[in-house]
Amino acid sequence: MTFSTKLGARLILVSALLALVIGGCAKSDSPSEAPTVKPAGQKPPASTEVKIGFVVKQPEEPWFQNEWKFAQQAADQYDFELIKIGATDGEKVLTAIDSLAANGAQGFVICTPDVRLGPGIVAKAASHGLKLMSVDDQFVGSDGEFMPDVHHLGISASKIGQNVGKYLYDEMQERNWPRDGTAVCAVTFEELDTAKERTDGAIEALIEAGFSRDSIYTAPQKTSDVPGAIDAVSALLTQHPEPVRWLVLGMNDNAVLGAIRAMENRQFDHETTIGIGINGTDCIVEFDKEQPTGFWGSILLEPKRHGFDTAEMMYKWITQDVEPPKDTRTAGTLITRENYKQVLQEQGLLEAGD
Ligand code: FCA
Repeated sequence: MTFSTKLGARLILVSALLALVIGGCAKSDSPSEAPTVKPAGQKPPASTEVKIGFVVKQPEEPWFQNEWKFAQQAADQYDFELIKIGATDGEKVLTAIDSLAANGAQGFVICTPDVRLGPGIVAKAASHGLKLMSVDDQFVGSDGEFMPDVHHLGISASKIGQNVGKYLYDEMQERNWPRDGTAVCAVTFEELDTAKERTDGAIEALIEAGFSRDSIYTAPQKTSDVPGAIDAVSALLTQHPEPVRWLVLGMNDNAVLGAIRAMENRQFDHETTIGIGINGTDCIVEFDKEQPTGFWGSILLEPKRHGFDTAEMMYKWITQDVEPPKDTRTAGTLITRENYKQVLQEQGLLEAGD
């Protein structure tokens, strides 16, 4: 029975048994309970025939594994099949879309390895009649502008970046670090807009708080992973051996983790570095370490909304023709060694007792 068929059935139940079933009807989903009512218009696929792809650019990263985990929860709840695909480059993305179509999928959610593949992905999806929505990284068209017609769910990148800058400054004040001898290491990845918005936001907030621009150094990553950040920051530290304390920021946890590792190679530690990442997922190993490291905190994003909600939106779009909002933005919360277990538990990211 389809979701909308169930809905129709429930309406009939409600009118017939109004007083009795008002509370219980929301749970009435046993097919034998109610007569079948055909939905108006084109017949949507039965939920068991629904197949939805979830394509991610860096499948080995905890952030994306969390998105998959939550998308799977949506699949279990709505009884559709989730097809998870890791696509690390453009060619793999196009092959993934072909294989989704060949497997009978009706749509997919994607975090593309390169936002400039946007027009190609849109064309490929359209050629197979697949519904499409982007998550995390918003597509960019050939004119260099975002593609606002592609439904998207991403983070409020500038705002979250500004919070990173603010929290870094607060923690520096808390420790009474002198301005002299303290510098900022910003690990940047400018080719990705959501990354640039985050690091720009953090730098802006530090400058607003009174940090001088000439003690802010950028370390551009060639690849947006831990090794890419280690290389970038090692080069920066060779060029600038003068600072004795560092505030560290980057587009995500991995950027900051790489920076902290590079700093440890130069004998900086948790007393001389304050690093704040973004994601709140890839950094857990760091907080779990017995001894504190320079990785001080992270902005925990909402992987459940990125995974569950996007998959749910796609499901409702396919089965009930409910179009997702064009642009959804999510927020974040600061976590540190002190509060991470509690916050992660509250958000269903950690089982109690772990
Ligand atoms: C980008 C980053 C991920 C995560 C996501 C919300 O895709 O690469 O680490 O921060 O945005």
